Amino acid sequence: MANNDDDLRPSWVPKEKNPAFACSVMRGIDTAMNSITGAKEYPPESKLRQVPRRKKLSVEEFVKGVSEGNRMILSKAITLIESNAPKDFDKAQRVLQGLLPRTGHALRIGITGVPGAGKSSFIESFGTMLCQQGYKVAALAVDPTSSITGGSILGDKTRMQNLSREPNCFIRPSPSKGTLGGVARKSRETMLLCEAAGYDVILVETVGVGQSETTVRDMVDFFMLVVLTGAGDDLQGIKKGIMELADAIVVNKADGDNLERAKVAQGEYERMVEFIRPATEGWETHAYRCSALKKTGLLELWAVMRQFEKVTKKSGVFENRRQRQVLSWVSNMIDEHLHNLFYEDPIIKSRMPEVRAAVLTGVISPSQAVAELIRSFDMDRASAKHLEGNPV
Ligand SMILES: Nc1nc2c(ncn2[C@@H]2O[C@H](COP(=O)(O)OP(=O)(O)OP(=O)(O)O)[C@@H](O)[C@H]2O)c(=O)[nH]1
Ligand SMILES: [Mg+2]
Repeated sequence: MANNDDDLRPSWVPKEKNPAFACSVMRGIDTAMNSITGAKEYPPESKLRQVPRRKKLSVEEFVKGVSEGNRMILSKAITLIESNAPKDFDKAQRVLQGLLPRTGHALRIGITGVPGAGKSSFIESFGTMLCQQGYKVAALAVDPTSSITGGSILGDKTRMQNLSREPNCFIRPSPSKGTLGGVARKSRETMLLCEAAGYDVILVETVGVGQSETTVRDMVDFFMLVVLTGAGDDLQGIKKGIMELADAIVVNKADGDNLERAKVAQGEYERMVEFIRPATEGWETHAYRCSALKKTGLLELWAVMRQFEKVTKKSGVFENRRQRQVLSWVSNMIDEHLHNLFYEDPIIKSRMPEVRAAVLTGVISPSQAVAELIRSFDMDRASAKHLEGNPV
């Protein structure tokens, strides 16, 4: 070997070790290509593949793992549901199909409110309390804006530190890609997976903007609106419509200096709900107060929710609502599918700018424009079908 080393030594490197030289030449590693001789000294193929490949779970493995409450497999199943790849959609649906008989047993609670009202803090304290009572709690979020801001996911992970440490808890941030319709589908299916995994209470946080409240109202049993003090001033931008969706209005941050103001606000909301149509037949919406920070008022709210469940299950309203929700889920998905089919159609895509311009310049009326586009769409579908049936 000594000879060999000598051969490889550049002529300007002294033979003996010499402190005047700041660097010395090292032998190359045996497994790489020898840059001087050009010899390829790769390790054998078998050794290159030693990094374990991530095993893909089968539908049966997913179903079994989720049913057994395996949190890692549950997470993977949710990732599958959230995937936008068409090949994953089919597999995800088969997993869901296998788990469907195990779903439906949890109490589904939606939580809405203006940004900063304390929804995540409430879920953290309330969820931790329930876990400590022995319930299995899943905390999910429906936030179609998170794909734009990306902020609330990070925020929630840090705000829910206690809850995330509970072994009985499962936290999943909002699926971050897609339209509200897409996010809603994924969230509903995630909720079903959590139920199949044995979670007793599902807490769903939604941002108090746009259509997301109605979407979440449509997937939960009990819907709670978190508000802050100062109700009388400007209603904090809360629309009357949202109050009409709520089964409870909760004034949060009823602590410290704010406690007295919270009591006043509670009274004001209590008077307001008298004039509002109740969200659930046979249930009176009331105003409550709590402090997510000091963990007060949480037990009382849990009692309200249990009472709600008892009353509505007895009257059949609970089951009726769930049935309506499933049916409206089906029609929402049909709507979304047709919408995509239409707007993604190549003919529609190419004709749209010219038709829009024609409407704007008054050449054709909006109704004519619609009729025209639908006719093009129909013809395009028909010719596609014709080609499918008669391949050339
Ligand atoms: N004093 C007090 N502060 C609270 C309470 N609950 C939440 N906060 C604070 O209010 C701020 C907002 O709380 P979050 O729980 O993030 O509110 P959120 O409604 O989830 O906010 P978004 O997700 O951004 O819409 C945080 O700084 C909390 O520490 C409470 O009961 N008392
Ligand atoms: Mg939040």
